[in-house]
Amino acid sequence: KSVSANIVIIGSGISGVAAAHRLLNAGFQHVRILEATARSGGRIKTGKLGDNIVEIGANWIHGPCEENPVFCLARKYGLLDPESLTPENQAMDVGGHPPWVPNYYTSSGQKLNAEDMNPAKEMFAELLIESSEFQSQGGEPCASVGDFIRSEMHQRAAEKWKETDATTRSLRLCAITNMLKVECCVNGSHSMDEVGLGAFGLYETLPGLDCTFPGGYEGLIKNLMSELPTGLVTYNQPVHCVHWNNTEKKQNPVIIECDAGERIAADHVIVTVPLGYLKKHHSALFRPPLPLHKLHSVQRLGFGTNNKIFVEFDSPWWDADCEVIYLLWEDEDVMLDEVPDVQRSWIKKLFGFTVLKPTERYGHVLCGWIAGHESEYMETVSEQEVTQNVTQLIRRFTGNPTITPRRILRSQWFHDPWTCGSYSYPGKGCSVQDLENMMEPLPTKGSQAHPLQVLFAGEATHPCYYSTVHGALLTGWREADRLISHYSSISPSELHKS
Ligand code: 6YU
Repeated sequence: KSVSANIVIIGSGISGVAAAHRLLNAGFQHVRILEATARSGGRIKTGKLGDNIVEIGANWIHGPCEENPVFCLARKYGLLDPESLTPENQAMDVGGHPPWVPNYYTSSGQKLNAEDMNPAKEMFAELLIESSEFQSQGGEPCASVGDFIRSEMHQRAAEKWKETDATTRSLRLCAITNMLKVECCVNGSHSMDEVGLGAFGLYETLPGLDCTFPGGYEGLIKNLMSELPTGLVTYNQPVHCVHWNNTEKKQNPVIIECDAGERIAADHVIVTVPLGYLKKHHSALFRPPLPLHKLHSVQRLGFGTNNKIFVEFDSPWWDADCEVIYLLWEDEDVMLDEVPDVQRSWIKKLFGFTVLKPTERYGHVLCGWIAGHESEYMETVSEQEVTQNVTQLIRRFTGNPTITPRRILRSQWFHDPWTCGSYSYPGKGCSVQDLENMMEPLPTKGSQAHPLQVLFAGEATHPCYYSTVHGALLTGWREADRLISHYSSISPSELHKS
């Protein structure tokens, strides 16, 4: 069955591409994507550091198992290593926190015995689990995850570690401060004080040990695009304004106005722009403006910055089995997860590095992680200054003044005009209602003649897999299905009227 309704998708990230795929497969003939940049993929972006493939955006398939559609597609296209495909790998349930082998270094140049930090790791993991349990119970004791962890931590540390020597106790507290920085990267938030305690548990993990794409995440986009007609996407075509509810017109209730002045008429538009872009540009993007309840949810949900700094070395200075390097500042046993003097000491917010594995594939490459305002500031300084800061940092923490990176590459997601940050998180005061408001199509009521004019997809509109590629993909399918079931419920004679 073919459907002649005009459908425009704004954004050619995974959610936009997934929506187009589903609609075309269901027989919709007039589907097009308008994309602001010159490429498809959005926050899936594979780059190069020398000869190495590196992921500027999304890194892992979180929870690669049968229920994860990204895993299933990647497997279908043959994009994964054999280890990722094993049933053991798929069955491993790590609750979103892979059991990586750590190396700990301190700001006075000591390498710590990792086992000494295990009690801190366990206490923090326990607190994260407790933080995610309020959503089902309600009545959370404080507004943010940061407040909760800080208040509980002090009490528990005093109680549990009262027999521990002062130096180890202090280092464990520094390790907790470091774990808060890690959590800022995981959540894409400036501070855990901005992540709402009530909604923290809305995020759901899937089983499976996180895996990567040996040939790059963009292979997923390339394969999906190869199954779509050429010319489906108009590149370098930023949309400026969506005029909806043009009810006096019999047909095409939506007009999409592009930056270049072009005006495109449509029956339906699927908006997939990132939440960061929406927060900044919603007032220009919609005529009439978004209904207030929807706008408030756009404002309540958080969208912060997480960036990567890839660093390549001639030889490794970390252990052969090491998967993650944590850098503990010895003056940070008071549990702040933000740096007071951003311009002078932004580098303190970098929690450490993950190690790109296997070495035969990547050479000796580390990926540094930095979130929040410090990360946004990092984007503004020269690459040379980033290199200088990273070099000094590593020399100080290893006590080895000769270590010199070969080259570096950093992401700059906050200053990307079409993303304005990295991904979404539930802010303070957020609830499941906000996520439902995010995905609600316009007009919200009335207009029986022209329903489903503006639909919303993209990672920030998934009720439990927000901030991920699989979440984004599922929202594209969800909105396509909304239109498919709408058209399958109206009579065949009406199908070709619009
Ligand atoms: C994942 C991972 N990953 C790292 C970093 C980033 C992200 N994610 P898109 O933005 O792709 O597309 C929109 C398009 O719209 C785009 O092309 C624009 O150019 C275009 N556009 C904008 N304005 C326009 C206009 N006006 N006109 C026309 N076009 C316009 N996800 O699964 N694994 O390892 C990571 C990571 C640095 C930046 C990630 C990861 C997030 C995904 O990349 C992201 O969700 C999707 O790609 C978004 O697709 P989309 O289509 O919605 O938008 C407990 C608890 C904690 C909760 N969180 C835990 C999960 C941890 C999340 N982890 C992320 C980690 C990393 C490292």
